[in-house]
Amino acid sequence: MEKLVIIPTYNEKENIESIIGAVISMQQNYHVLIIDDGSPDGTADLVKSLFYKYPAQLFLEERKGKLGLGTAYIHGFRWALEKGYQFIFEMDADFSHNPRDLESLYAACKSGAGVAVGSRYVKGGAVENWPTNRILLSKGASLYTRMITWMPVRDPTAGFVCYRKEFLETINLAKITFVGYAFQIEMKFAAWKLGFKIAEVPITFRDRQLGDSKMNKGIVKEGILGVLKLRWMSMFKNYRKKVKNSYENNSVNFPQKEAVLESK
Ligand SMILES: Nc1nc2c(ncn2[C@@H]2O[C@H](COP(=O)(O)OP(=O)(O)OP(=O)(O)O)[C@@H](O)[C@H]2O)c(=O)[nH]1
Ligand SMILES: [Mg+2]
Repeated sequence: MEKLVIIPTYNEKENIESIIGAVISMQQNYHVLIIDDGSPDGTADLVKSLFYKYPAQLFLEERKGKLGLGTAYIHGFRWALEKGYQFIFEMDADFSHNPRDLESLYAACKSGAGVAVGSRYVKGGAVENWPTNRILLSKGASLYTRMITWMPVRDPTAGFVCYRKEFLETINLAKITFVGYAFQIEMKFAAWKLGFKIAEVPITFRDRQLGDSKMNKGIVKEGILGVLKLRWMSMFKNYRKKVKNSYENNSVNFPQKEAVLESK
């Protein structure tokens, strides 16, 4: 039980089979956990049809509706801790993240980082064929986050990440409240505040070729307000105390706040 790649999915039927195949065929002992939010396009059924092919490596958790990326990952983290995985990865289903880069994230965590971030904005990192408005939004969000929080991470919204089990055990997952971009920022913020080493590994991020984007205005709004909230909490409230907790709270049975971002 060494390496688990968590892939959240919502309507990814065009990508799901090939992304699972790409990770497992590297033969580096990765297990894959799909967290599907009742995708109307039948993504979960496609995953189930692959169980016979990867009986020991592929797992699926199904939730009833679209509950957001952040809570999908938290569900996956609890699952991973329960099973005893050592290195837990976040990766998108749409091939924006190259599965080959999993190995550099793993190497960074193996050699001491609590969190390894696949970063577009460090030397050697890049973004390919993203429209200008998405690049501006992403770079703007990084700059904004760094200016407000002073967090020393160049790509704070990155969603290609490896966490050491010890970090996920140290934070109280029930207190991670954000769902979209802000979820990614908050996880790194928590790691920084709790004194875990954050390594940034250069990656090339590619725009999705197949399927539709789930990005929406609610996600951007949550990011803008969320960063201010994080800063506020760390200045005037004891953020570290709020977010730090014991392993028991992270068990799969612990009630989880399932925010529905779309309703905002
Ligand atoms: N389980 C679950 N997965 C989600 C949800 N929203 C997005 N995802 C998945 O999270 C990953 C990232 O979402 P994307 O739509 O690619 O978001 P993005 O990368 O910001 O936007 P684009 O690449 O432009 O489409 C993909 O694998 C999605 O299928 C959700 O509410 N629940
Ligand atoms: Mg994407």
